Amino acid sequence: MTTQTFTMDADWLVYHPNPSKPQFVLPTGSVDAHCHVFGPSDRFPFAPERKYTPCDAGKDRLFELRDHLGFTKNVVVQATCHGTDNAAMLDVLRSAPDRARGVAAIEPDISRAQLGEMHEAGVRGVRFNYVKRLVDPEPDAYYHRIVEKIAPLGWHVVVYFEAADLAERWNFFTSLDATVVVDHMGRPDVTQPVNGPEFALFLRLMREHENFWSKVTCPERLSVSGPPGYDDVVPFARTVTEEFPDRVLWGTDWPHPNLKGHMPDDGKLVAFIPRIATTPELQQRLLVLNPNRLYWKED
Ligand code: 0GY
Repeated sequence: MTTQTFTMDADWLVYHPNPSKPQFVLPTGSVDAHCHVFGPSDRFPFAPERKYTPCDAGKDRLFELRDHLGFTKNVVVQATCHGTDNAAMLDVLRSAPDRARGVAAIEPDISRAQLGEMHEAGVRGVRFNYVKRLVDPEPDAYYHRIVEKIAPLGWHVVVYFEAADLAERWNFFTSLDATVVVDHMGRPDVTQPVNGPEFALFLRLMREHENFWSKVTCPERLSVSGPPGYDDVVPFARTVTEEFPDRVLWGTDWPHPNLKGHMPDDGKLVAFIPRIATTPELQQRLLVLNPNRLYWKED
């Protein structure tokens, strides 16, 4: 790694230096639909308002990982350490035309011209983040203004929240007249039963609102039992994948911000996929058809 312009947090865990080759061979055309870049910070400084300072993790490493794991394309989600300055993410998209799409973090007063440039580069969605250790959430009116702004472009909304906050956000989320993608299944507490009341609320959201999708991602983040199998996450991710096969996405979450216990081997994370999408048909939808429908629909 090159010298960093910013000093990463003392307890920061750096991404795995040499992930294994996955035992599971990804279907042709698979998309890593949730990953990030951090900097490199000499070129793309981190935002002053950030709540964590990561290691540098730039596009070259991301593209190497894509090829090593066997993915064809990436969806790069703006990380909160870059605030609403989307330059690093846009640079990835412009460096891999047709093979990368993006999800931006924007402010309501962004100009139509700026939005048009982002669309041209490959942005297809915005992210609203409600996880308080990452951002200070804004009032609903702020996000409604953004939704109005992006409507003409046909973009979708990605929401990231803690399971305990879903009830409070319910009315706002269900008022959105757009496709809404929930990060990491709404972060269930996997020590609770999969058929218990907390996860039931999330399943109800998906059942009653067909505009909602879910990323069945982040076993390494949600698991309490931990690696190598992340066994406690399997029932949650498998339930969602089997009940909503046309509205699920999968991604690595590389470079895995804010993990504290361990850093996963990305090759082993890919091995998790056939445990939640257990047939070739489900795998094809999760990894190829669904992300292409959402992010490359004009192709
Ligand atoms: C994730 C999760 C996290 C961080 C971010 O944008 C971010 O900073 O998304 C987290 O710390 O839970 O999806 O990558």
